[in-house]
Amino acid sequence: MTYIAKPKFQHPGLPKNDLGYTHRDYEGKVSTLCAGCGHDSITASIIEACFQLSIEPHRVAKISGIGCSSKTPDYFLGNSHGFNSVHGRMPSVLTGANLANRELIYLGVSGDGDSASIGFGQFAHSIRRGVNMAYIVENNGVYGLTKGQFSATADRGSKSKKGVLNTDNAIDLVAIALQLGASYVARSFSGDKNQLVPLIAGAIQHKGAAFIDVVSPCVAFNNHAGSTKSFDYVREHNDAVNRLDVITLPRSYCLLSSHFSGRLSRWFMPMSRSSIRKIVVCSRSARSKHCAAISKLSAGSSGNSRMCLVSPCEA
Ligand SMILES: Cc1ncc(C[n+]2csc(CCOP(=O)(O)OP(=O)(O)O)c2C)c(N)n1
Ligand code: SF4
Ligand SMILES: [Mg+2]
Repeated sequence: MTYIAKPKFQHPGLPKNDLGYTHRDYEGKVSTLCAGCGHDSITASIIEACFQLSIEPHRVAKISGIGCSSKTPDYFLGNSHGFNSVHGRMPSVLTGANLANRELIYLGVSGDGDSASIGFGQFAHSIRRGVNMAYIVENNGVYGLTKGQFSATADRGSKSKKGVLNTDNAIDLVAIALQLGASYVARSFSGDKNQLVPLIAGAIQHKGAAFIDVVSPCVAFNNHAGSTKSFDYVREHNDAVNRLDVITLPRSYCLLSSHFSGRLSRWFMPMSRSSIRKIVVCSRSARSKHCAAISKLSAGSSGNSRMCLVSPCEA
C-alpha cells in the first residue's frame, strides 16, 4: 500500500455533482503502479462512475485481495470503507461484510491471479450465491505483482515477455459467471472509458451479483508482441458486432441470433439452462450513445428477470 497523500486543495471551478462533490472527493492516494498500467485507468473509471452517480463515499465498502490490481482501492474513494484482504480471499471477506451490513455498496476489486488462480473457488461461490456486489477483475493475464508469470486467464498460445509459449487452456471468467447465474455480466477494456464508466455505474446500481471482467494490460510484463492482453492486441481485436440489442426472452430460452459472431455465440451457450430474460449486446460502434441505457436497464432487473449484459471485447 502507498502512503502518498494527494494535496487537499482543488480548483474552485471543478464541476460538482448533485451532492456538491467534485472528482477530488472520490479520489484516493497517489498511485504507485507503473506509469501506463491499465489498472490506473480502471481506477479513473470507478472515480468517474461514482461521481456521476453522486454516491456518498461513506456508503461504499471496497474489498480487495493481493496484487497490483488489489492495491488500487487505495487510489480511489479515500473516504470509503476498505479492506485489503489475503490473496484470493476477497469474495469471502466481502460476503461476510455483506452479511453484517446490507446497506453498503460493495465493490470487490481483484486480479486475474487473485480470482482465476488462487481465488477461483471463492470467485465461483460468491457468484453462485448471488452476493449483492459489483465484482471487478482487472485482467492482465499475468501475476503482475510477482513479475509476470502466466495467470489462469492467459490464452493458450500466447507468449510471455521472454518468449515462452503458454500451453495451458485459459479460464474465461465471463463464461463462468454466466454459467453460475450472475445477473449482470460484462467484459470491457481499461483503455475504453466511454464503455467502462457506464458499465461500472450499471454494476453498482444492480441488485445482485454484478461481474465485470476488464482487460487491463500490464505494461511491465505483458504488453509485447505475442501477448493477447497487450494494448495493441486488444485495440486490434476490440471490433465486435455493430449494434445494441435488447431482447426479452421467455424463461429458459437461449438466443443465438445470426448477427452474433461465433465467439459471441459461445458466450451465450452456458445460458441455455438459466432463467436469463434479457440480453443486452453493446457493440463498439454503438456503445457511446447506447451505454447510458445500461444503468437504467440493470436497475429494472430483478432475480426472476435477470439481465445478462455482454459488452464484447473480443481479446
Ligand atoms: C497465499 C499467497 N500466495 C502467493 C502470493 C504471491 N502473490 C502476490 S500477488 C500474486 C499474483 C497477483 O496477480 P493478479 O491477481 O493477477 O494481480 P496483478 O498484480 O496482475 O494485478 C501472487 C501470486 C501471496 N501474496 N499470497
Ligand atoms: S507490474 Fe504490471 S500490473 Fe503491476 S503496476 Fe506494473 S504494469 Fe501494472
Ligand atoms: Mg493479473
